[in-house]
Amino acid sequence: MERVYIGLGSNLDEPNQQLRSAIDSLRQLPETTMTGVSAFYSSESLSPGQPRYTNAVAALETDLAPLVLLDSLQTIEAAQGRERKERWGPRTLDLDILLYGDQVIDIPRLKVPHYHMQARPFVLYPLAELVPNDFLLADGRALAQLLADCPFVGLERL
Ligand code: A4P
Ligand code: MG
Repeated sequence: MERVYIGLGSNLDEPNQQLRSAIDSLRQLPETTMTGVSAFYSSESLSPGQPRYTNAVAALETDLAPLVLLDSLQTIEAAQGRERKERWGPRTLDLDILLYGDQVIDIPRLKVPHYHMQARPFVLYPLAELVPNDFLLADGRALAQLLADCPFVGLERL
């Protein structure tokens, strides 16, 4: 079993409800147990002019291989009406694999640790709820240092 952290985000069609539905779907994945879910956090979109996002992080123990897990996440996104029109467009549901055990993955379909997580308060603060204070990312960076470099600004814990 690998310990995996999934970032959830939504800024369309009742984001809080979208996240609740996604969490239910993650719980039902085969060969997978959900071991924790963070609080929900609201923040402005990084893309100007878009609705606010709700974000959260879920912790899973899974036997699904990374690309099988990615396929499963994209199936859940599609089932919740995700349309990929433009990169960074508004979305009903975005599910990102933040961390997959100790693995560093760098192939076109999958980059883990997730490429932007180190600078995103709406990822780091919910993740910090689920891990010990001395937690290290797979690439050796300390979460505490990333948090220190990424102030809790513009984030509202719901
Ligand atoms: N992909 C590569 N690595 C991964 C990974 N670790 N997890 C590939 C999931 N997918 C990964 O993703 C495009 C492709 O990335 C996938 O097909 C997969 O093979 P996507 O979800 O279709 O595209 P996207 O989400 O529009 O692009 P991207 O770069 O993932 O966007 P981000 O980084 O997710 O940013 N503001 C707030 N407040 N909160 C947010 O959550 N999110 C975004 C989108 C912008 N602003 C935001 C938020
Ligand atoms: Mg994404």
